[in-house]
Amino acid sequence: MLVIHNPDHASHAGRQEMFRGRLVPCHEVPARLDHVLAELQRRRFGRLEAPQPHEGLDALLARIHAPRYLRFLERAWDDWVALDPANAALDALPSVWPVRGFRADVEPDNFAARLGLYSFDAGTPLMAGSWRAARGGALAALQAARAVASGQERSAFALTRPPGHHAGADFFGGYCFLNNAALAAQALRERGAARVAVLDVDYHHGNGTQSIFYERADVLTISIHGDPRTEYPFYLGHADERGAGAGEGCNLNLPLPRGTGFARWLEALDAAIAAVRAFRADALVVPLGLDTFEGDPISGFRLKSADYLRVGARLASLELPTVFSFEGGYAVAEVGVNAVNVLEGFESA
Ligand code: FKS
Ligand code: ZN
Repeated sequence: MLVIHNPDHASHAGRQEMFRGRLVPCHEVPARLDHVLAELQRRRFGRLEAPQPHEGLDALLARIHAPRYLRFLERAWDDWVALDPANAALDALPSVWPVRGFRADVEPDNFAARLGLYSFDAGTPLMAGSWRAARGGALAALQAARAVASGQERSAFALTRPPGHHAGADFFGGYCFLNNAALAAQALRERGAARVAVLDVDYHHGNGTQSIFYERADVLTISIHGDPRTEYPFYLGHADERGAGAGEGCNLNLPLPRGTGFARWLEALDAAIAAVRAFRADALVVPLGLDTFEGDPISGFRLKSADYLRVGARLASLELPTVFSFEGGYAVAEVGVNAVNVLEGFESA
């Protein structure tokens, strides 16, 4: 399998996230990706490539994200340091948000207010290298999609961080800034796939991807995740969210209770696969989170390492050109084995 890895990923390395009234060390660390790379090398699995600059990147970004959000992200670090030179030693974290009834149409001049306007949690620190890392990831997603769309590759893995599936058209959160999976889906659409399915297997609901495509009939979004009544991101991901307007029926949420084991999870995967078939998708994007693992420190499902081989094999049964994007998974020592198990299960099916 072709693996496009983002060499700039480590320029995004958050120090702290807000958790229950305290700043705690970030779960989403560069070592996660390094473990996947090490496991790929150990098993001699996959062909590694670095993303090459591509003139189509900015146009693709503008198809998925709002211009004012992209402008904000690109300049955010400089604006943060301009507030106070001492900020250069700190990560930027939002602490004020416009909830219902506040105005989102007026972009504030105040940086803290802009940070809140474009985010939904205080768990996603932004630092000097965040834009560079996120942009490198978007490029990896584009390159993975191009390789698959051209027929050159049957599948490709965009191995990057920060992750993407919580990022919406104009907001960051849940460790995500640019929605790599949505960018891959859009790139596939523009390169000949009339219908694309996104099947999100991360523990957390893919709220960003859902909202980006909610009113579109050409992209089916599916997410299997911890029930938002108890699990992050809490405010989206319920079973009754089925798409709107032209996109009515083109969103499927499969929430499962905390504690769910592989047998029940696999039933949800089979329902998701049946929906992809019924949609007659021409290509598949899989936001690949490994935080469904039993040893994950922040999640609540109970998949075992060997189960991921079967996950990959089931996904392969769709026989579709497939792009994987790296999302969550915080059992750092095991995330490499679990990720590569999915890819190997996929390839040997
Ligand atoms: C609950 C704290 C929740 C935020 C969890 C973010 C999960 C991110 C992710 C991604 F794939 F995007 F990385 N903190 N105790 O795993 O969905
Ligand atoms: Zn997750």
